[in-house]
Amino acid sequence: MRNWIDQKLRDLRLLLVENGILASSHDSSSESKGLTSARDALKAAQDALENSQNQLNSHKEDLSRDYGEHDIFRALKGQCISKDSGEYTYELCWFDRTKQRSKKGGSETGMGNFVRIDSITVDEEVSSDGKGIGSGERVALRYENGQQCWNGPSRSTLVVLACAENDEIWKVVEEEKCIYRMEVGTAAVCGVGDKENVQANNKDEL
Ligand code: MAN
Repeated sequence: MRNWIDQKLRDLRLLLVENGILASSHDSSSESKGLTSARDALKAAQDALENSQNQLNSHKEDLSRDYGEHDIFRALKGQCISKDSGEYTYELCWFDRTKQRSKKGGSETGMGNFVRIDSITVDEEVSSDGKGIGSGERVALRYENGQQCWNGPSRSTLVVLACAENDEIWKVVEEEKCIYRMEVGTAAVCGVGDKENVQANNKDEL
């Protein structure tokens, strides 16, 4: 009888070990299969949570950024356009950086990091090809704290925008040493600043 009970208890222990409920008695440092798989599941869930939290933070950061009225500039984020002018190739990366690189080679020079959207008044003749900022109020993007200028300020760029079918840098000038101005056409500003005209036209119709 006693042997029979002993045998039954041994069988039961084996069954519990096999089903991951009890740790094997052979190795005191090992843990039950159930505990190991629960630990693995916890680790996987923690990794997934951390991943989702990182994604959430980057979406939150993106939403808190200013992409202009009605978010008109959001579509441009992550894109860059460039233009050869004089001895440099200039590049504008929307909401990121402006830079120049000498055509003779060498490293690129940061001309400023995006800080904010602004509004400025301009008054310029537009050439016959229509590629110019014209006159009136224009949306401008300010890029500051670029690479330090030798014996001067850190480089900065004012990017003045005007309505155009294609995104294109029309002109780059270095207004003062290391202070640059880009005139850029983009469809993102078409209709912006025309509000008064639109309202006036509507009034005429009434
Ligand atoms: C580089 C360029 C120029 C700038 C000079 C100033 O050559 O960034 O645009 O005028 O440095 O030293």
